[in-house]
Amino acid sequence: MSDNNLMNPNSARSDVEEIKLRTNHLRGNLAESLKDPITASITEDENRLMKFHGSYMQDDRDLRNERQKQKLEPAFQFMVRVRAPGGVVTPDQWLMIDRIAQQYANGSIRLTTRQSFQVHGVMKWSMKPMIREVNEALLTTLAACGDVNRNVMCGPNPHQSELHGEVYEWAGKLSRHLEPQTRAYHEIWLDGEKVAGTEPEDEQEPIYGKVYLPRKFKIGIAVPPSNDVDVFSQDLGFIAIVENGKLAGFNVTVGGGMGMSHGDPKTYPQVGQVIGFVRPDQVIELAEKTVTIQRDYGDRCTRKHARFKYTIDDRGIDWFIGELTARLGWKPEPARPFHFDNNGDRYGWVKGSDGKWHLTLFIQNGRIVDQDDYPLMTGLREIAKVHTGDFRLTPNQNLIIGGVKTQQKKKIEELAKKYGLTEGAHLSALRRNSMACVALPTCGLAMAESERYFPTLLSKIEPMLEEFGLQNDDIVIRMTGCPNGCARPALAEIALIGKAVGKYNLYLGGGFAGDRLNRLYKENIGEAEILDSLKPILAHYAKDRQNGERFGDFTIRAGYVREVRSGQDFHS
Ligand code: SRM
Ligand code: SF4
Repeated sequence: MSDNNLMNPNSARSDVEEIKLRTNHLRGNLAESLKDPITASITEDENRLMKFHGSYMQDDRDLRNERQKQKLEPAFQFMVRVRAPGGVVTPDQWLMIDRIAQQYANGSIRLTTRQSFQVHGVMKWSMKPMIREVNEALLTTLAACGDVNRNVMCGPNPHQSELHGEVYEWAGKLSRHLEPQTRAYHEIWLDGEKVAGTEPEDEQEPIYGKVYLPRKFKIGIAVPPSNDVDVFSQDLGFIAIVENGKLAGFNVTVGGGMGMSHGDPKTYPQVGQVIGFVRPDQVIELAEKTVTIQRDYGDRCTRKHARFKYTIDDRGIDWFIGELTARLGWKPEPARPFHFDNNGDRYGWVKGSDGKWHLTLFIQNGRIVDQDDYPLMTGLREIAKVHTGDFRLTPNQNLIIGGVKTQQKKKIEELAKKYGLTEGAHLSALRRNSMACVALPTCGLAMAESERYFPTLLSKIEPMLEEFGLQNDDIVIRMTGCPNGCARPALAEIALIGKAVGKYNLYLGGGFAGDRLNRLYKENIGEAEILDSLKPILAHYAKDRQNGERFGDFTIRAGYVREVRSGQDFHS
């Protein structure tokens, strides 16, 4: 570990590293700042800390210019992320989220691409009572953001529910094992007792240490044949291997990630590599050691280069396996065969192996809000009041009403019908396979619209699909408002990544099962050019595709883009 940044006090650490170091395990002055009645904001240092507590300070970007003209401070507000491993919550927890969204936030709920909840527009002074309510309902915002392990994803695949149940337990165990141990969260939000400040610091955080990780860290577990969690996008991924009907263990993937910066070829999205197989009882140890390798070797100087994918790409996969084996004292077995069919959701009613029913609803871009002609939020609230099973957030921003007993199915069906909740059967398959990130007006990093614009753009692509007879063909399309990649666009068959207001880069050629990156096809184009670019390719695909050929594969075979085999080849 001679050259690791953590151990080398002379390396120029990024400012965030300094903040983590001086704020005593995520405490800083957050508690005092939250009480300050003078401003709705907190300082930049505290905002950095706030992330570990599951929240970001934002301002309403729709109001920014107007407020500037009026010489007012930005309309500061907070986004709060509530996590649950695998996105599984009880009806009571659903009702709590619904309540806080109305009472403290802007009246809508966002289901995220990592199976968490987000609410936006929370005022500083509401943060404490709100986070208390979240915790009273046995959910948490701790580590929903920040340089730690984030929400552990897990395929909520209802047609394999027995196995899902077992895999889900591992998601929970991983999540608990890698949770920060600091008492700061309890002190600040739940009025827990203050620490005397004398504990040896590493005792407080046995895995993370005093400066936590160099950057966020993400884990997801896929249950083949569904790759709904986009396992190759995760820093650390597990692929469930079933043998003789039983969970034999997991293949392990390392080094995936989606983020990049426009114009900076040193940054790129990457797909994780499969490094071997472990038994279920080895999963936690492997995850912990992997996290500690990133802790010790990840780049603490340049945050853009601090993700685990760069640690691995810079040093090589063999180095990583060697380091992992040394820390474990054993080596993962050779990877076992697996096969993914897709990375999407399966909609509608499905009967699970335990005889219970699961209804997957299409939730456009994960946004739950009441509209005049579509009272989605009310409908789900009414379902939560009578439902005795669970709610499962899918990795594609959709929602499963899970574990419905046969006697209750009719009631749920009636409520879904009454409130117009839909499995999306009347929608194009393209829309059913679409995802868009939040972007404007809340995301401070957005360069272009995403969630608010994507449905309109899809409505303009859909007539082409009808013209070419493709309306029922599953094609994965994703949009983000910037290249950070929150809707995992680099894995989509068609992706639009925001460059400036109204302008996007168009990417083609991702793998239908989330197993191949796409490549830039056109740069900085507006709506008219997006439509003009896609139309001939869709027509060509409808006419010349081979039997069963997926759109992403076709765009490569037909020569629209070259195949990308590794993120290091993404920009070439
Ligand atoms: Fe993300 C930052 C929203 C999943 C990569 N992401 C942000 C912030 C917090 C903006 C910020 O830093 O100021 C966004 C808040 C917007 C808002 O107003 O709500 C934001 N990310 C989201 C969500 C809500 C998108 C969504 O529409 O669902 C997802 C919440 C996940 C969760 O519940 O934990 C979300 N973000 C992702 C994913 C997908 C995933 O994790 O599977 C990625 C790509 C995978 C990866 O991490 O490589 C992702 N978000 C980023 C990045 C780029 C990280 C990088 O490696 O460079 C940033 C920027 C950063 O960290 O500096 C970012
Ligand atoms: Fe914001 Fe960019 Fe993430 Fe979209 S991809 S939510 S614009 S950071």
